[in-house]
Amino acid sequence: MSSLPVRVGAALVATTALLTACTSREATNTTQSSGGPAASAAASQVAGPGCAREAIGYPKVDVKDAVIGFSQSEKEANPFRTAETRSIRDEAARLGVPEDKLLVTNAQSDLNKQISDIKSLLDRGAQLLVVAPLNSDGLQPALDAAKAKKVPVVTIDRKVTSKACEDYLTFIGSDFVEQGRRAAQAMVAATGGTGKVAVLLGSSGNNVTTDRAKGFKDELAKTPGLSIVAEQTAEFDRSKGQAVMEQLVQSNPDITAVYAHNDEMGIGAVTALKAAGRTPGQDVKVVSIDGTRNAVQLIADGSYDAVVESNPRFGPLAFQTLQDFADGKEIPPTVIISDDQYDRSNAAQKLGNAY
Ligand code: GZL
Repeated sequence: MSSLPVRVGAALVATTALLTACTSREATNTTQSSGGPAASAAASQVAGPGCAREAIGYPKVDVKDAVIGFSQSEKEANPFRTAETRSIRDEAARLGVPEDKLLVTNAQSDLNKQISDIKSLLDRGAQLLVVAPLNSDGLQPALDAAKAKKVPVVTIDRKVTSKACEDYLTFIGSDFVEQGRRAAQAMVAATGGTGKVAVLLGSSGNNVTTDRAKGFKDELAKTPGLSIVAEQTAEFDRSKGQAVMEQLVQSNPDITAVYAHNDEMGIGAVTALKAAGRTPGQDVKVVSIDGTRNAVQLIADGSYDAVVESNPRFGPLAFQTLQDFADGKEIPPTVIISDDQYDRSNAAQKLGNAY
């Protein structure tokens, strides 16, 4: 795809249309199946060169008539992934896409498998692609294969370093730096501004880990009473989060707070803290990001402190974007979605929105 000179007006019209279509609850209509609101685009769109189908010579393919491929990145033991795939399937069904025309693959956290997954989706006739990238780099061979067949690719969730409109259509996802900042603000509120923090980092090689780390550190620096005394990756995995926390709490017995880049690692950390005789939610404050039902339940139970949502329900926005592209609208390079937040004040009554 070649980048296009942008007509800001048209781009803004396209953005507004996208926003309107996806911010009203009934337009997304995923509340029945997945329990919570679909991802809705935030008001502040990242403008930039819009991408229009006719100008780049892509064929018009309506979502409801298309063979659609979805490439999932990580195994679905993580509720974030389960909810993300569920949202794609639910929205395809709502739009009347027959089950045999929605092709879904899972790379099981293996980059080479994700590349071959995407190529196999193309070989199986996919005319539209939605991709949840595992890493920020490395997918170019798959993106090139889609470009060669003039198949548009909407990336969701994690951002790739390839070029919007040239290598893929657009990125739809959260502001992960903002999520880190909000997690730090929640940590300050939960701890009263003093304490020693252990950080469980996500997997390396993707912007989510980098940005959540940056946002948290930048915001925490405003509260000198809180210091990070240990940080280690547990790769977004619950059992690894437990194992790493077991080791950290031995080597740093004075830990009074844990920031986990996702709920799964935070939940693992709670298990380890309890086994070490600590009382998470009381003598150790726990904050993480995602919005899974298990973590929000722990907040309601009093053994967790706060969760910043990372909404995985991309189905409506992803398919609306592909249909807008088919209809000739200019698609912005980035669509930032809005994320909710849970703490002791709202966890019990908002549990239904968690996934
Ligand atoms: C965020 C997503 C992250 C989740 C984790 O958009 O990429 O990956 O926060 C998942 O739960 O592993």
